[in-house]
Order: sequence, then C-alpha cells, then structure tokens
Amino acid sequence: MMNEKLQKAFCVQINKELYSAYLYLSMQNYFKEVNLDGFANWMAVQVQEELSHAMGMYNYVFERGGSVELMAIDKPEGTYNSALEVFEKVLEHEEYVTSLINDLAFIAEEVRDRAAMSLLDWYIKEQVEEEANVANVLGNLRLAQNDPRALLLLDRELATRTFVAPVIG
Ligand code: OFO
Repeated sequence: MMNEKLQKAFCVQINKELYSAYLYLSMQNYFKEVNLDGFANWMAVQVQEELSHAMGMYNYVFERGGSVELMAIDKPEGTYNSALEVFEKVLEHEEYVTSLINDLAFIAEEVRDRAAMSLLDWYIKEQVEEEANVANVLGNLRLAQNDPRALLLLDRELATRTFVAPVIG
C-alpha cells in the first residue's frame, strides 16, 4: 500500500499530466487554425505522450492498491501569436513539469518508497528527453525566424513525428 501523502502527490501529478495534454491540444488548435499541419501533428503526438504519462501513474497507483482522486483540469490560456511563442511556452511548461516530477520523487524518497522512486526514475529520464526535443524545435524556430520558407520546411519535418506508446517503468 502506498503512503497517503505520496498517493495524493501522484493524484496531483496525474492532473498536471492531463493538463499538459489539454495545453498541447490548445496549441494544436492554434497550428490547425494557421494551417501549419506539421506543427499540429507534433502537438497531437505530444497530447498522446502526456495522456500516456498520466495513465502510467494512474495505473501505477491502482497497482499499488491505492485509488485515484480525479480533479478539475484547468483551462489552458489558448491564445498564441506565433510558432516561436508557442514553443517558448512549451519549454517553459516542460521545465515546470520537470520540477514537479523532482518534487514528487523527493516525497517518494522522504517516505522511503523505493518502488515509487524506481518508477519516478523513468519519468525523470523522460523529462530530460522532453526538454531536449522541445529545445531542438525551439532552436530551429529561432533560426527560421522571419523566413516563411524555413518555417514551412520545419513544418514538413514535424509532420513526420509519430506516437510510439512508451513502456513506462
Ligand atoms: Fe508529461 O511530460 Fe510533458 O508535460
């Protein structure tokens, strides 16, 4: 059985992962509206990633004999002015999520739950990957700034991203 404080912290993180999916869905909306279908595809894959992160924790809590409290998901801001602005916000958000995962790992450490710590190691590594992927797109966008042809080339590249369900844990 999982410690109560840790279970609660997992529930909060599940909510944050679902919010991440919702946030990226709002960004997908923006890219669809401005006809950048490759960027929209990147966001669609990201939505799937976030749902899988949430479900990984959700299933884990049940596996440990606990239960999940579902909380309201915040409304994302939803107004964007450029691809660059969107990806700056994505990086900021992923850095925030990294800090949340680290805090969750500290709680697991505090209550000496080795099994949860081992699961959270996967999430910690995943965040390194998440931040690196986003930083890469952001770097390309900074280079492409004010050049529509470069933006369209990047859009074509991002259209090739596909979702591969992660093996969590
Ligand atoms: Fe779940 O990694 Fe992004 O937020």
